[in-house]
Amino acid sequence: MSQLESLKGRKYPSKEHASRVLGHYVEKTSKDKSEFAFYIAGEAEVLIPYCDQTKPFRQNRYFFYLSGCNIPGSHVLYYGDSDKLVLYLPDVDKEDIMWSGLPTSIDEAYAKYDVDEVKFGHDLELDLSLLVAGKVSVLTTDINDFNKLFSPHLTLGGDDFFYALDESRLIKDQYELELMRHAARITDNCHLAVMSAIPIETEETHIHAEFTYHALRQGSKAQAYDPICCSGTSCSTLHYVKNDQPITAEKHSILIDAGAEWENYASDVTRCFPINGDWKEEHLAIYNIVLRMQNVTKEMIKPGASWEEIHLTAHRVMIEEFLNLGIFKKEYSVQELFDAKMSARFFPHGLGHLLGMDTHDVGGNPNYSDPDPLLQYLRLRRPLQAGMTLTDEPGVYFLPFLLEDVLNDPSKNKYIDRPVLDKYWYVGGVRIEDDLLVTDTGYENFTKITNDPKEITEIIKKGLAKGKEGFHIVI
Ligand SMILES: [Mn+2]
Repeated sequence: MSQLESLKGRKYPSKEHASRVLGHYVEKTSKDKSEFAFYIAGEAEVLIPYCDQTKPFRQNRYFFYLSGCNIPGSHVLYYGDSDKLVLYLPDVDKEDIMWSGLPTSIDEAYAKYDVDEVKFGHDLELDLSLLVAGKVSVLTTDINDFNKLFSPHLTLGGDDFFYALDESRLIKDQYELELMRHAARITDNCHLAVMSAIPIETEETHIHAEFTYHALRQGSKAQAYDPICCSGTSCSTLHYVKNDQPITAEKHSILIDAGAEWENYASDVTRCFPINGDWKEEHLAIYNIVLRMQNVTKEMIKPGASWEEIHLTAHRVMIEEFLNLGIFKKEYSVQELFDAKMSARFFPHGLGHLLGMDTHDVGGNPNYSDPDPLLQYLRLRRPLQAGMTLTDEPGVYFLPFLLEDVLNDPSKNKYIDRPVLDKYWYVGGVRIEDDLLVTDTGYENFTKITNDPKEITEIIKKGLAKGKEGFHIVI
């Protein structure tokens, strides 16, 4: 796939990234920039044991951030003092050309990457040793299989180096945002394709296949994470990736959480729908609760806002609506139910997380040992800033395993009207997830695939009207 029209003539801004990391590092450590350099090894191809195939390649995100280079076996070195960024391409293996074709040349690399110098891997040892001889610490993230050869010259940068890298990655620049918008566009089309192809989706696997087929056709070779394609009560399993069950007549709800990747930048989107397009009363009621949780919380997004507060607001909305439905008994107030943390087992995950090169991106400062069950799994624990990209993904689930304790505990089950609750188990769960950018005044939503239940029905019915013959392959 060619470069995006909006980015034509521009390079991935790795030099700007490197100087941003330098700025954060100097600010954090008060060190003089003449005292250190940054070095990161990219991932290399790794053989599968006892086999001549390689493991799937996924570029090291810190390396990519400082180089924009996806070539396996490359290295990057940044001289803090002179602001010089050097990319080292892997040494040419002549025997491999027959199998893999010509590698990227030095000239091609100069034209493609935003670096000051391009060299080969065999130059690296000397460059590193000269730095060390000049009393410059060459900081790296860790010693691993791809850089251990050079470990005598390297110094672990520790928490301060990770801090500088992660703080830089936290705020996306315009180039990165264009990549993310494109990943989101691809993902929109894939979700639309899944909703439109019900006649040929009689297994969870078919939903998975439909999504990834359309991502690949649009040039996205990797998914940001394993697609979650579930039906019926399996919709209550948050990271369900078996995706192998038949979608039988008694199953009603579908949940698909999947996102394509573009140039190492992720999207992460969830949609839910009734398999035949007709919402059942309980399913629609839960869907509308989750939609309201998302709408209310989206409108709270702006610089300076507390994500924890926004997340807890989603819990309050859920409690209000559970009172309206009668799942929670009406004699209790929203505050009492909130204080009893009664929403925690129905909405057990965080409202959203940072999104970037990683699906759960760096810099969120989560605290998984937080004793508060409402906050334990919240992956973003810092005030919002313009330029952050994140998901807003409320959910409501009916997972027997998770609710067992609550239903057996008299201090908790007194709040629940059991016969009312029992009408909802078949729904499994509903999650609605969009990808957002925090702007100076609020937010921009990258996700355009509809979340309106009526529009979703229309899309599904249109697909159903085509019948199996409306699709190229009938199985
Ligand atoms: Mn997510």
